[in-house]
Amino acid sequence: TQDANINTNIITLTRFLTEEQVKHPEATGDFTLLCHALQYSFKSIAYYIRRATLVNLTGLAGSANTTGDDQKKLDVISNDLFIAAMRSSGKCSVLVSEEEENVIFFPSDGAHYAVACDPIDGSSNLDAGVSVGTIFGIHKLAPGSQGTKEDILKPGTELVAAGFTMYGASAQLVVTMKGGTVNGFTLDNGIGEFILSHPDMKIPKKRAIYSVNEGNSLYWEDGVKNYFSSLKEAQENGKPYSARYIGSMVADAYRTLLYGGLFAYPADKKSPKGKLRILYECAPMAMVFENAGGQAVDSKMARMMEVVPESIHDRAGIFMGSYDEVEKVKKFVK
Ligand code: P6P
Repeated sequence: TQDANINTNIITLTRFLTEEQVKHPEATGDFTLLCHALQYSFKSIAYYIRRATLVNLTGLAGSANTTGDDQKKLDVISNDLFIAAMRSSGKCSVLVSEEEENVIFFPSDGAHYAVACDPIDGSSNLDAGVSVGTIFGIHKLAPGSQGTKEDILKPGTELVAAGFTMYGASAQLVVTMKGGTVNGFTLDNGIGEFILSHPDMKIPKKRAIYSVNEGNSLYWEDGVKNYFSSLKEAQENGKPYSARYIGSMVADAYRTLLYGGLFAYPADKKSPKGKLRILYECAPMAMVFENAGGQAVDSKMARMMEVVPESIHDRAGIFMGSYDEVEKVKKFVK
């Protein structure tokens, strides 16, 4: 007899995507094929990251990307791999990457999607073996569009799907579709399949954990200073909040999603527009957190999903996490 404790209902990402497609009779299969190209990218990047130290893929690649960050070899390899996967899928018409100064257009008819991605977010932590990740957002082209920059310069509310893959002990993919649930998949390295391990993820409504780079507190606005100071006082239970900060957005986001709490990268006097990018960090994460029952707002407490990027590498301040924890921020930051 089947042991009730053993879950034999193994759902691979491939099966999940097919079941999603079947739910929409009007679906052409294009989105599914685009997602297969995405999962191929994640599996390949996971492979390179697992072997990075062994084959000396860590360390600087001797080049810098558009925003001046020193590029590491894995940044370059992952970016090239991601671009190749999107191009060869034939379903991506417009691509924005953190590593590319300009929009990449693939002149392929029948391609109805625009993709924004950060191939290796948090790469400055790579040499230290800290989890890094790929963050992505998918927009649908306007009807009849052959693919323009305007097709990607849209607020998170228009995202068709978004998510991230964290490359840690195993690769964890977290993905959500417009108005849908949040589902977590774990890469089985042995067979190269993402397996549904965290169906319908919901972030705890509150949790006394805050995640921010306190090293920037000198530059914070007063409201932000007062908010974080309030967390260090004894709360109703007599204890202050715990601080957890990894410095890799996908790792801090994944922990916050699972445990609850508040992640923030506030805009400040040093970075008046904030540090994190709207298209491929803030908006995709905001969609995941909202669909998991949490919230995400910018430094003016506006809903992050409604922030319209002015340029493809535009930045924003962000506070995201448990619903009640973001409500607390609003009491201090106007
Ligand atoms: P800081 C990594 O460089 C990154 O883009 C995010 O992954 C991370 O949340 C943030 O910047 C860390 O920035 O200034 O705290 O090192």
